[in-house]
Amino acid sequence: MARVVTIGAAQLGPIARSERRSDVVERLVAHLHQAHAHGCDVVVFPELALTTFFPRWWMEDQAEIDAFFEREMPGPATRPLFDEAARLGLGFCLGYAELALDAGVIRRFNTSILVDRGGRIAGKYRKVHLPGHAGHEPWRPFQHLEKRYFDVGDLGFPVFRAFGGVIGLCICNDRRWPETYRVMGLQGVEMILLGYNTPAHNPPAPEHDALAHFHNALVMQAGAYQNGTWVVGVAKCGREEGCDMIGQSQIIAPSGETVAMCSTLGDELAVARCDLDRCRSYTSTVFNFAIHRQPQHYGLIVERKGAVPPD
Ligand code: ING
Repeated sequence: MARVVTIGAAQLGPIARSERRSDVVERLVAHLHQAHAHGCDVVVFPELALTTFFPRWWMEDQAEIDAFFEREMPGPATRPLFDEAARLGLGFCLGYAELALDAGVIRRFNTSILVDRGGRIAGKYRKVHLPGHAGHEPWRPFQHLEKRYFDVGDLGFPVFRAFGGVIGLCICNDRRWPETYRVMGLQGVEMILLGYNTPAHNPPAPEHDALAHFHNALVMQAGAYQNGTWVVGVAKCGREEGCDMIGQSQIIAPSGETVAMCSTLGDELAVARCDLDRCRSYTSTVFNFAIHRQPQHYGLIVERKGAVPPD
């Protein structure tokens, strides 16, 4: 019996700094309607899907910074999204900037949530790999200040039972690190949902720019194949506040093949029927961790916690 989950990769074009939350939510709801018309079960939105990618600017006023964060989820602006998804019987994955009060201490995270068909939050993830820099670097044509505005995620890489399978979450830069996929692969993940905001130009390494789309596909296809899992990567893209960001949102099978992809730099839905039972073709053969993986023989350096001591 196939366990098919029909996925809608809901790519977003640019979100202007001035765009109101309510206007953005209208765009997300439009995606829900299109996804429902295509028979989708789950809709995947990008990283920081409610606002422009604000880490591109150096800001010092905390109130100005915190205006990009959500204090509650759902809150007044996002409740219409939760309500419409539940009305349509759709689950969704949403990336947003989370301001959390943790034992009286304010924490700020780049967060993603998994919401079930009833509108309940079934899983939460907070971004671990925060790229870029923490200080103002005026030499750059645009900043990338995730290390300034977000705390490192404190939830690890959990997986969640939802939509008839085992679902994992990660965010943007996480997709470039093989550990991200393997930690979830070791937990039996069958589908990883992720959003990204990826500038086409990386100021510290401009020689990589021509390979931006290749690297985007490479890391997600490899992560899928090497862990026998589906991977759904969804972009916020296009020229957003003068910064070009890559698109090519895509749905990738456990074989590593891209089975659906967006081809514009705007709001676009890519749809695929994903049979979770296809994972076993890889996890019970070439990537059967139990009989083929040999961590005890990798040497301490791989298993040791923390940095390797200097000679
Ligand atoms: N963005 C980028 C990403 O990892 C980046 C940062 C761009 C890293 C280009 C390396 C090269 O896709 C986010 N938001 O993580």
